[in-house]
Amino acid sequence: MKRSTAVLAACAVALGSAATMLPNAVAAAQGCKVDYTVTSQWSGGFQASVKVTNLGDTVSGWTLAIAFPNTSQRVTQGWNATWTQSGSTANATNVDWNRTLGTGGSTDLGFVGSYSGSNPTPTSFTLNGVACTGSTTSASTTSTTTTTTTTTTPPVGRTPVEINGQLRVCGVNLCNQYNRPIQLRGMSTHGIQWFDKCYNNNSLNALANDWKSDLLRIAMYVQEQGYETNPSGFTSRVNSLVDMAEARGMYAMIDFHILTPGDPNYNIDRAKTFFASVAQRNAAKKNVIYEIANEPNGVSWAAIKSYAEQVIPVIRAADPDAVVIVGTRAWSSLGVSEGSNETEVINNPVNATNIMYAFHFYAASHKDNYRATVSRAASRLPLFVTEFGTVLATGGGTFDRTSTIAWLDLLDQLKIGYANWTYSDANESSAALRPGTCNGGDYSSSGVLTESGALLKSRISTADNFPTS
Ligand code: IDC
Repeated sequence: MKRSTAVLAACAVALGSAATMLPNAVAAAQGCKVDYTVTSQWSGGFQASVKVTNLGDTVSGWTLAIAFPNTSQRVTQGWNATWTQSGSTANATNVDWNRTLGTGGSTDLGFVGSYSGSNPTPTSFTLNGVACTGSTTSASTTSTTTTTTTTTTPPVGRTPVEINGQLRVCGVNLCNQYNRPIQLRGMSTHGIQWFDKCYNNNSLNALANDWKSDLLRIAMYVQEQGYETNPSGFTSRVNSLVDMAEARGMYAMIDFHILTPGDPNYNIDRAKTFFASVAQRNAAKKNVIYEIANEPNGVSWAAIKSYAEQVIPVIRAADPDAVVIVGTRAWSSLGVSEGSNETEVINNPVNATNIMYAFHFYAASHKDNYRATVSRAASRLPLFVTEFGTVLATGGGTFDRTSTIAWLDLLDQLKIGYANWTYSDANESSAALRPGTCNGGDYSSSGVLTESGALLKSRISTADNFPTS
């Protein structure tokens, strides 16, 4: 990606206006800085990230005004602030959780905008009416509407697993063997009871080599003709997919795909049997991550936590060092889809180490308030987006490019790993491959991709730049 950077002319207003001060009042120091980056741009639209840093005394309640050079530029959707626009000025007003900015404190905002003609960068930024000095703007010149993107090839022979090795949770991040935070980007299978034929040498070669996927999530449904109908058959199929991912240097996330019923405790005996077996069989491997409950729903966090605290020790007994991911309340929305939020987990975490919490979203259904939840929670909880869709929560409906890009930019910025639903040719808009693809041997040409698949491939195949020391 080619970036050009221009430093805006600084026109400082570092102190409040003397005319508005009472005779003996001491002026509050004011000042701010804005880092403005156009992260992607396509015909008629663009997305920008906006980092606001307060260089003055603490402010409690703020509005950032962004002056565009012309009125054709409009904010169509923003996050982490309340966005409005008047003429050529966009205004972002704090939301509750970022109301207070201490000295040196910063907050990250972003928006998707439209434009016609050219898309020049803003001419000024002001915070509560004071010009932000030292601000920088940078623009990406890469179009995101193209389905092929130039990618940097990682060093030859160095796969994600070779570079990163055994993973562990460090603070709120997933860290590699050098204890450095990394983001894994990859794809989820569809239910392997239905789409088994999509996972073969050709399709996994394409995923590893063309998509440069770091990760294969293996979605093993428990109900709906899944594991409960043939435990040994599904266990061995999961193991064979772990091996196929390992042979290609990809991480394998073993997803115990509970969905209906939503209480994971309904399946707890099956979970213990299954995880005891796969953890023992795969203990020596470095590429395995365990996801113990896809989407609990209609059940309290206390019940999920109790399930996790019984299943995790079973895994640890066989495979002590692997990362385990715990599903969260309300279809792994950290509770949001049932009217709760992340505080129930922060206040009552699972009693185990080396674990992360799952967050799922479907971009056409879950937008600003879900993104705000992730932005907030990411500094308190290790999160992994083990499943997300570019469409409605049904798995179908409109492909929402704008919301998906907003999500992926946020996850990239927060270094949160993700797996997209689905690497399959299901006849639904969430699928990456066109219907019928899995009947043939070609998984590589651009003609096999759906709109969703083309976007995901272009995002996942960019260079990882994993730290190597
Ligand atoms: C959906 C599939 C669909 C299938 C259905 C059956 O896309 O083909 O008929 O499951 O249960 C989830 C679930 C995931 C859903 C997906 C889309 O984890 O199993 O897959 N979704 O509805 N959570 C939110 C959305």
